[in-house]
Amino acid sequence: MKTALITGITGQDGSYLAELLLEKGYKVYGLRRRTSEPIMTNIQHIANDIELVYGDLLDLGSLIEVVRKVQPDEVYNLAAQSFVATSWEQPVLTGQITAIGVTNMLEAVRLVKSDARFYQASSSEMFGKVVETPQRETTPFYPRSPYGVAKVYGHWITVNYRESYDMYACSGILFNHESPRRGLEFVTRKVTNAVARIKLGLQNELRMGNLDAKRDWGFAGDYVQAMWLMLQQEQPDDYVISTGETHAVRELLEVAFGYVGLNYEDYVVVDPKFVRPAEVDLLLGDCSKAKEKLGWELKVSFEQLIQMMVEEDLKRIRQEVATMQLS
Ligand code: G4F
Repeated sequence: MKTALITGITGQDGSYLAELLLEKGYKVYGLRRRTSEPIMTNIQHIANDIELVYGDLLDLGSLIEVVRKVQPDEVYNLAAQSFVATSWEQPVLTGQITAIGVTNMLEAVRLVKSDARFYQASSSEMFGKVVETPQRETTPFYPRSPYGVAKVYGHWITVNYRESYDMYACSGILFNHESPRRGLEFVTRKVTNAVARIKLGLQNELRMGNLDAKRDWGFAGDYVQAMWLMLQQEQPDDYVISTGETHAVRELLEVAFGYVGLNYEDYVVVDPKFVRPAEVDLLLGDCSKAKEKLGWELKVSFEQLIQMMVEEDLKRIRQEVATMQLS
């Protein structure tokens, strides 16, 4: 039986990846920070099948102990301060977790179990003010946020450990990937949650930032398959994972509101509060290397993804309303 350690297991990607690895027969450990209010929503349904171990990406000693205890065959480093807008408010913390945290995790693996295979969650945010379209593995980085800058560091330190120590270390340059488990602060979930609330008469306005930004949005469940595939190859390498389609935030609004028979223009208000100091205007990935070398395939389209998210938000909010009415 293979053993995997996932950092960021309570997040969207961590939960889908844990499900996938359990299906494949892995023993799954999740790194967890000690907090007074643990957020377990995404992994509640598999809580009995996985084991949580305490540690912190900022504390190398704790990571060394975790790796010593778990003896992982594969380490998936998904933990980060991942909300781009927050990275301007907390640039130092973002750098500590999203950049230096990667070195801490790599060091723990190098010192204790250097034959473990390592996956780093790199990001299309690294392309930032893009220098070519579509973006591929060879496209130079031009990050536009403290988060993007931190991810560039995490990416290169992973490459550096691979080249310096001959470790099996890969970076997945994942474009935006979403699901019903996405945090409410990210634009897709903010929109689908608002659409459901508006449809059910609980809200009558949605305040948004830049509607012209374009993103390449895929389904997180498809993307964790790519993470796993990257660690099953003969040689470690870096891969872009994307859909090859780009859509403006405005189109996201059209699809989500349209799905419940509403016109977004009747509800959406642009609020400068949500406009970022520097924007990534256009992301569009070329994932032909992943398709060819990993045999990775996309299953869920943009429209299917948004519809799935609206459906799930409608279901959840209806249940919440019914529970409140009963109590
Ligand atoms: O959903 P977002 O907050 O995602 P963003 O900034 O693209 O980052 C996400 O994808 C990255 C991969 O490229 C990850 F690395 C990162 O961790 C994260 O998962 O915003 C998407 C776009 C932006 O252009 C933003 O300005 O939507 C625009 N937007 C417009 N109004 C808004 C809003 N974003 C948010 N969150 N809230 C708004 O009201």
